[in-house]
Amino acid sequence: MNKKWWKEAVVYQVYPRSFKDSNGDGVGDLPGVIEKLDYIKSLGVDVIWLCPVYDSPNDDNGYDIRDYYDIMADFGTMADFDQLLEGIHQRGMKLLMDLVVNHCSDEHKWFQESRKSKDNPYRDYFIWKPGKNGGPPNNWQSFFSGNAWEYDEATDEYYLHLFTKKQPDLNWENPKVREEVHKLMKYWLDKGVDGFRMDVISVISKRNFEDSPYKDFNKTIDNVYANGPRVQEFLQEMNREVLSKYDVMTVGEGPGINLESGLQYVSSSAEALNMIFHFGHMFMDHGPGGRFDPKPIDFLEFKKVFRLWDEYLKEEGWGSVFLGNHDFQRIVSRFGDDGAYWKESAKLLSLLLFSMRGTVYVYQGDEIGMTNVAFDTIEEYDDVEIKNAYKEWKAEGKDLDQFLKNVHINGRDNARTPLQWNDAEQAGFTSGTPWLKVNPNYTAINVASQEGDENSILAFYRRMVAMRKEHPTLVYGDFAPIQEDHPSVFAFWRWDEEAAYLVLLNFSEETQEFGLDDRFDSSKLRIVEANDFDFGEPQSGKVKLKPWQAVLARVR
Ligand code: ISL
Repeated sequence: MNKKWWKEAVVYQVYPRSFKDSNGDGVGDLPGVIEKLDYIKSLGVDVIWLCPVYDSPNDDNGYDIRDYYDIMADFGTMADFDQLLEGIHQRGMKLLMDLVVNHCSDEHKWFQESRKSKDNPYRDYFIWKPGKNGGPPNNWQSFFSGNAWEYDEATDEYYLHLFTKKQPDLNWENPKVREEVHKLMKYWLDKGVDGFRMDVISVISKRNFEDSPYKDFNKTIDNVYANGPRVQEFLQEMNREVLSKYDVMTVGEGPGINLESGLQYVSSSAEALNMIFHFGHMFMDHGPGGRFDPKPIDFLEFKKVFRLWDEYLKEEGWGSVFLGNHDFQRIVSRFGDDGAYWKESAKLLSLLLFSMRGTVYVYQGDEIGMTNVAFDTIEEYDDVEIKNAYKEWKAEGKDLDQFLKNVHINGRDNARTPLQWNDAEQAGFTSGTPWLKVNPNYTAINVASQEGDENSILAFYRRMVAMRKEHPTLVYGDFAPIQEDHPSVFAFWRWDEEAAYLVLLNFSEETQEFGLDDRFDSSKLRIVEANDFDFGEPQSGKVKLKPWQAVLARVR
């Protein structure tokens, strides 16, 4: 196995808007992150992935960039950024920046120019088309509701925006656009950043502009938007021109990246990216109507996704292991039990993350078991995806109470409420009024109350990070499921020449008797980590798992 620092790294994702506010304006900021660097370091992680901090009018919380060479005023200044980067490096950590180049803001000077006239030198930086039969050029839907084309009176044409209308898609067919992207990447790499997480990189190459034949939006993503004909070529060019000149890590994000297309991004022969975020397990509870049409997670399918991706990437690529981020629900509410078994299930999910093959990503707040939130009114929400979908439901006369219920389950703001630092007012996040309300459970769930408590979720995450470093087999070793059709237990083993481990995760609130075949003599298993060490009397051929019990045992 070809060893690399980024394969062994544990990444901690910071959503700066919600992390720590230093000046009382209610918005998290860079000095806030600086203030908490020792906390991040104390987790034992190696890399911080910082969500976008570039100048932005914040239509989509920084994923709409107005100036790639400047810092968002809400977050601070370039001097703050430089200090942050230095602080990260001083502590022996690395910084992964978010690179958002499928689109920029409509307030970016490129777009301001582009919309002026058809012969403007920036016209082809974006995707403009004449309308068809008095309407938009085709039937494409935006990820954030409505048609993906916006009419612009000045030139009587439409521009493409796969996300909000304030996020026009850049035209990657234009070599000048690609040069601009390379240039801005170099600017940040020369400053010393250690890599990029590439936002929706799967959709940069547009296929053609024919109507989508699918009613199911997920199918449109997979077959119409994602993995276009030139995506690999564009990334190879980026690798040649920029990435290969630095020792950096890259992870491409992508709706629509699947078990047929993934390797073109990450195989060693592709010479494109190091890793990808696929969404096999993340879109599982999205019905045909997308996120606000939730359906239950099929546990057997959930397990299968991990196995299939491990198999797919093991020879030629490298995986990234994550269960949540700023776009999805809180992991304990989604995959665990945020009620009676909150603590046990949060630890179980942590054990799952840290015992899979691939680079591990932890989203801020998951290390203390933060949960989903359920606000009573639409006004309390901020996310543009939620707001746009609400307007659409309203215009269509659909049931708005149901909509709010769906938001409680699946809305992105679940993961964006401020980080709960302590039980003081506003959870210690801000001395002002937070931009998004604090989850009311902050008095019970917060960092301060878990510090110093050996039994806490926080302590468990710290142990997991350390454990992973002590047992490299968990990073590089082989993976195979055990009894994959078991309806409640996720069981697998990991091994190489050095060692072998067994992982047993009871995803249910019932005690499970789990039979073990001859490969695993239960009387000889040595427990390395567990959320509950009380494992019952060893019995030959089987183990008894308590509700939500999670065990990592050494086999040899
Ligand atoms: O959450 C989704 C929609 O329901 C996903 O499809 C998500 O939009 C997609 O994974 C892309 O996410 C990334 O790009 C978006 C931005 O809003 C997200 O925050 C970002 O992670 C547009 O830049």
